[in-house]
Amino acid sequence: LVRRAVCPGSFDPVTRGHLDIIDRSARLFDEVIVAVLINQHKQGLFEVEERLEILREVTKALPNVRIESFRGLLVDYCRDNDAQVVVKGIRAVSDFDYELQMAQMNIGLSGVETLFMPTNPLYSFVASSLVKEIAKWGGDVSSFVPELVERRLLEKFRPAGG
Ligand code: COD
Repeated sequence: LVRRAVCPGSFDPVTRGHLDIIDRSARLFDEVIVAVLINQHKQGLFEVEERLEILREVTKALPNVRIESFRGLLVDYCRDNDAQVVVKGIRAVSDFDYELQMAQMNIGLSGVETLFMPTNPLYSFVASSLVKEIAKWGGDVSSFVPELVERRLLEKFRPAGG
């Protein structure tokens, strides 16, 4: 039996917190699929294609990790890809309420298990949304995101003609 886990998210953009969870999951499972949700109702800063490209680049040293996108229900995606487990990083108790609700919904819907992995305390306050806001106003995000993401953020927010 191949033990296959899914790390789902928006990854708009991927942070060092996400990467820590992906890296640790890759040590626990035979295969890890990082699944980027395509959400028609939520326009991201980065196009899904660009998020996938960045994720592929920053995980290229992990041979058992693959990067894909999905739409619809996570449980359906797990079933279609023979994944038994979803891995979620928990940053603080504030993450727990909603994550618990989704995990219980998902096991009720299909039997897919969710594993909660405590976030590395170095990154427990890191969120894609905050990173985008800091970068937008010219703040330093280098300790929160991989170098490639920092560069892409600088490009996005560079003043036109500058
Ligand atoms: N450190 C560690 N882990 C982190 C950090 C950090 N600093 N930041 C985020 N994470 C982890 C969390 O586990 C988080 O859940 C995951 O990474 C992804 O984070 P984001 O912000 O990129 O993604 P979200 O929260 O927008 O993703 C939500 C999902 C796409 C996972 C969720 O909405 C989903 O499963 N949707 C599919 C539709 C569905 O099935 N809905 C019914 C659910 S019951």
